[in-house]
Amino acid sequence: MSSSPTKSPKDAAHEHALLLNSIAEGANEYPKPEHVNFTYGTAGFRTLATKLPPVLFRVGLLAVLRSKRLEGATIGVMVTASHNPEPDNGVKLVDPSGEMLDPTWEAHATALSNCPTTESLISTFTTLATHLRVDLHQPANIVYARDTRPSGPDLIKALERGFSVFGESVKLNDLGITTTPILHYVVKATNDRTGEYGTPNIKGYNEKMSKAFKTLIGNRGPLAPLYVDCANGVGANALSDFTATLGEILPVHPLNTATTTQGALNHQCGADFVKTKQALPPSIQQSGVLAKPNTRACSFDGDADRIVFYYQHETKGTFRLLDGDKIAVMVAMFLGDLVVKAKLDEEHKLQVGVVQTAYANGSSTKYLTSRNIPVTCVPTGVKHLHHAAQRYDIGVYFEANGHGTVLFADHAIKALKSASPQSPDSANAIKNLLAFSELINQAVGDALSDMLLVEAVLAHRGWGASEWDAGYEDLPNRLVKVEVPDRNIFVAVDAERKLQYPLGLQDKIEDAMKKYDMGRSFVRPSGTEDCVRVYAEAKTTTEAENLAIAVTDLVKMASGQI
Ligand code: G16
Repeated sequence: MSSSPTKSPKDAAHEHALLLNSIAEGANEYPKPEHVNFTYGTAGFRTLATKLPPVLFRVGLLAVLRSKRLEGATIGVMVTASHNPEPDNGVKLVDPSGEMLDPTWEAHATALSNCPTTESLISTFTTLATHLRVDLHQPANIVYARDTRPSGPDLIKALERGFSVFGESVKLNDLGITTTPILHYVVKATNDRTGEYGTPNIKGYNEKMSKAFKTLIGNRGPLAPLYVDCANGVGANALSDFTATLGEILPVHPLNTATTTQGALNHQCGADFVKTKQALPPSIQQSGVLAKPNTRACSFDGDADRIVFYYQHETKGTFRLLDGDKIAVMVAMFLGDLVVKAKLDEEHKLQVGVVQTAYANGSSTKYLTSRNIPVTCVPTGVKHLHHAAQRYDIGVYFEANGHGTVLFADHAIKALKSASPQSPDSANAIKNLLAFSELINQAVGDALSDMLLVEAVLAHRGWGASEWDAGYEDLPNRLVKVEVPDRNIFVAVDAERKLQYPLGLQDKIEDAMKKYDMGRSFVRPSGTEDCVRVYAEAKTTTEAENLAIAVTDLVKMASGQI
């Protein structure tokens, strides 16, 4: 830790002692519970909300350390447990670029959160500040927000207590209740020195989205009505704010908007429910809104960073899911076509690529690769997809669960802005590509922005839900959540397609797969819930179900449950 050049060593030492005292006072108010081990996982810390206040206090400390380390760059903190049930909550940090926290700092977050005593917390904090060369005299800037969970206010209080130990060197921007992607947007926009990304507040976000969407829709509107299941979460608030800015161009009908009804969040609704159950939320089923042929609906998750679409088959009335894979395929094909139409010169040719995880339906991967769209497979978790997508000029990334976005590389934007169009068609394609880069959240997957992206592509194609769906047929698949005594005994490798431990289990899974036509299955520990997830797909629904059952039994056997 270096000291400020304007302070005498004695004053600096005194100030440091005061800071440590202040941390100790706060830490005494938030002792770590015994026998709990916290881990900064796929999406930050996530567990029962009642266990979390000490973690929030410590995350407050870490966020300030990170900002000071980056010379006062703005860091984001989001209090949410996204798709988890209401009694859970969580917290994650957002780096200045609007991306997830630098993975090397995840270990520091875990270390601080697990310090068993105030003394060990002070010692770990001091060690971190020294090793990470944090100048504690630097200013710090933090933007923070929460979702609608009832446990949110108490957790925010603990977080603010963490910030408060640094006194006036920390500037805070409390966004209140908002979505995870809006928080990411505000962080990115605040740190953007060019001022081009957008105004760093919720109004700025709505205006940016609305302007880009209007440019893309042109005189194609008003579009057909869209029903939006808000999972009884914060997406309901964001959607109503946004539609007020947007006007009539897209008639949106919000459903499941009971944000203050206890227990309603993500309950029998939302993107995770729809994707996992492969069924309509009962409330939408009963409302009958999808009965009219080709009516589209979509579901957000609890913090509005995921989206899946669906509709009912016109003649059979069956449920048809248009998940993250279907979005990725449609968007990648469409952007690929626009790039061709843009006719950029050889030197500025742009490549569209797709990033998926092992959960991607086999049919989607086959569809893309057979059309020469490169596909990369990475482990679950937005940070993995985001980084892989950055390697393409235009990188489309989506998890099958509906979490994703499209990244435009800086050089791609420059090439588009500086291109000399060869025809009105190519000028139009360039204009549209640039408008898509404005519409699509460049920081993180965003249900609202992705909803508009899908609507804009459908409008340009002149498609309804069934035309979109017609591209390829998903292989039947099943997702099973298996509760086990210790999920940490399951270690996945090879982009989570194989299990390294428990020894021998992978061979048994492969033997099971061989028994089913086009059978594919894998097992991985969840990064957000205390469970193991089993995925199975095969040629028929019965085969996919049987494979899922067989592999679930293998997991239970390996963990000593049967
Ligand atoms: C988080 C992550 C996603 C991941 C999901 C499920 O989503 O951000 O990348 O796909 O958890 O993870 P797991 O299967 O490991 O529980 P969210 O929307 O809950 O923040």
